[in-house]
Amino acid sequence: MHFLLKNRNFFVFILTRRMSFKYPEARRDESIKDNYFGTEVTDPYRWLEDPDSKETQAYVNAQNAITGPYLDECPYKNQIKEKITNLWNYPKYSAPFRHGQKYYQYRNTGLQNQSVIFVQEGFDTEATVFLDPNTFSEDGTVALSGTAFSEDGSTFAYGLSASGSDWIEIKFRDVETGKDYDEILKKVKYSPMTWMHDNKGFFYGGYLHQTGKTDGSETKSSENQKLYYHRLGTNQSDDIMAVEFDDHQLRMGAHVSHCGNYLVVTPIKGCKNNLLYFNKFDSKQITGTLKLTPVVTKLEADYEYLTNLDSKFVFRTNKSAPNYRIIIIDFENPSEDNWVDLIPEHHKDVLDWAHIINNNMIVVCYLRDVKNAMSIYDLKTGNKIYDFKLDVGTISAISGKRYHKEMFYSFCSFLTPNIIYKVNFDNNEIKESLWHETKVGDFNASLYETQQVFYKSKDGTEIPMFIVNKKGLIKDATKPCLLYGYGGFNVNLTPSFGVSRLIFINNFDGIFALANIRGGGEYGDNWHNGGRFGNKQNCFDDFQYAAKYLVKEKYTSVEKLTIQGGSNGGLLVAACINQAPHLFGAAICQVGVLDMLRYHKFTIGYAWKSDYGNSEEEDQFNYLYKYSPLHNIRVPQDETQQYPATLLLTADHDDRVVPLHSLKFIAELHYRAGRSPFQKNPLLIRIETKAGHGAGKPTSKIIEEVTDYFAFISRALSLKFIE
Ligand code: X98
Repeated sequence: MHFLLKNRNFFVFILTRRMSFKYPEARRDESIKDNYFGTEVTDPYRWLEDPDSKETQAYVNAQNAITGPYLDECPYKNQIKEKITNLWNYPKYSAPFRHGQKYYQYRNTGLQNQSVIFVQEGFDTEATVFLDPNTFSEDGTVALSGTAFSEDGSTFAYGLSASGSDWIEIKFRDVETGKDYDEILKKVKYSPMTWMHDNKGFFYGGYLHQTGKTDGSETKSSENQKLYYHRLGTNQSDDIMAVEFDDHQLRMGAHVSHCGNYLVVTPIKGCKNNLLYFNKFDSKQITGTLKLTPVVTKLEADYEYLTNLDSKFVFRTNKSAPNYRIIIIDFENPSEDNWVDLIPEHHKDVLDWAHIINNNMIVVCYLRDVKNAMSIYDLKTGNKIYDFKLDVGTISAISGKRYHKEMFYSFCSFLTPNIIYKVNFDNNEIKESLWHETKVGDFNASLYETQQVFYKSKDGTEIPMFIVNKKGLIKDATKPCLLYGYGGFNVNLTPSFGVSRLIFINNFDGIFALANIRGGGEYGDNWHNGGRFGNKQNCFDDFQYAAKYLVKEKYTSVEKLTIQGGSNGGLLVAACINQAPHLFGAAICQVGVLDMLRYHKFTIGYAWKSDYGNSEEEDQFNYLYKYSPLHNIRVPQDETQQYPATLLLTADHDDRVVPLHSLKFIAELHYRAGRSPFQKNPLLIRIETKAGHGAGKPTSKIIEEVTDYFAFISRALSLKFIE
């Protein structure tokens, strides 16, 4: 029986690997043209920008109707799903956090769609359920998104998002009774949540005047956010508009200061560089629009509020410090020449984040060659007090308030699931203890190894890359490899634990590689700037050179190499398969930004101009048009030029990167490459329903998705699944 099954699998592979596909036809309307500075650009699938038209919906259904069966016919699909489900099924605990006199913790028994918040009075008492998001929907598609306890811990404000959308509705729960208040704040997204210290009022960012659909399936540009003030126990219609700006693309950052006497407002237009204003409350009541005092009025650096000592405000900033520093701005005299360095910029390490604890201490986490290093400094003097001894990895969470004498932090790495440590500050002595170590089924970390290599990119820049594999690897170019990247928005990809990669390593005898390409923040602003605007091509070169390195060093071969990326990483993957299809066997392109000439028109797309630039400016149009995935799809002229086996993934409620990017791209890819006799590899798209960009996705949908893209890779590259 076993033998027969194996043979059947083999036969299916022979049939399917070289199969030509009949893809759904998409109507091509060549009459839709734009003129960019004298260059005419046709946009034949503009009609796919309407998510509600019958024609778009029919196209989506037709695509899913060919992708579903392809994935279902992968001979290993059930085994893959079973393995992932089993390995995922381990209890997960967050670092505990305290509000008022109570401790809270997120827990997941293993496969629960959403993690549950537990509460306990102290660690000697039994924890009980405080809030279980799984009760909000049958299928787990309603998720928590944004939470804030009032200062005294008596009320819990929580945002709920449905079907993966960025839109949230905010509710309020009385902590003692466990009952929700009647009011629900609607039309909220990209919102700060910060309480007045009277515990009765709350600031949030809303689009209360937005008309039309606001369920996350719409594409309308998200502009005109205002900061509102809500009084607990009243209707949203009575909320006070506290802050608005003439520039309707500014989104509100806002913090009630630690002392409770100020509102610190940090508006942002793009995804980098914010302004800085404050209001000193002249009474405990907010009755109307707040008068703001400007501190920073040019969008040229990041300012992140950390804490304050009376009028002396502490910020993490990259102003004149590409690796970031901590400064003090006196709001009584806020001009820049009066700013003081508390922790100056390090010449090499990036000051990644900082957290205030034990009244006068700052925990500072640095990024040193893509690994975290954490220390404690004195808030008053800026002197270092303590170094944590960390393995190679990432501090994934930290909890504890300024006036607490204890904190918790979580550490993880490629082979280390969350470890939680407790730190005590009694008598100003720092004592660390292991609080909780996560156990993952029969996973045995000692069977695997991680290394960091540095390879040269096209222009000679050294790029770091992590490589994870089973111990005893023989580099004979036979192993499948999954290469992952992002490369944008100052985002760092640091070591983290992921069940799906381990399945790839263990059950496909594979290698996982994570390339820290330019555009990220791994080496501060310089690294980010090296991969944005006109330098974006560096990201694609870095990724292609990662692939070349892995093949040259015989970790893998082109035929067994898959590239994967999501969001800005989806753009990366799509640009790379256009530019160098011969370097990859397969490509997984998740929720990608693929139409670089029109991305800024939809939802929050305008905010990404700070990385990509904008096709409405001539110089920027010129570089965007050169790499925009939708506009650079090639017709293979021989078999070596065919596209790798490609799977695009998107979802109907992705209102971050709207699905039209993936739909227009697949239509054009099918039109250009899909009809070529040389294109034998499959070019497919999977369009998920009741799902969004990724945050809050229920465990069941994550497992389905991972199963599907592994099924795709295994079928397309003829990889064997080893039990
Ligand atoms: C964004 O677009 C982030 C968007 N965003 C915000 C703010 N809050 C958010 C809360 C939830 C979800 C998204 C939010 O900007 C915000 C509000 C006020 C002040 C400051 C921030 N990002 C980019 C993204 O998603 C990269 C990282 C964050 N992209 C998708 C870039 C290209 C593809």
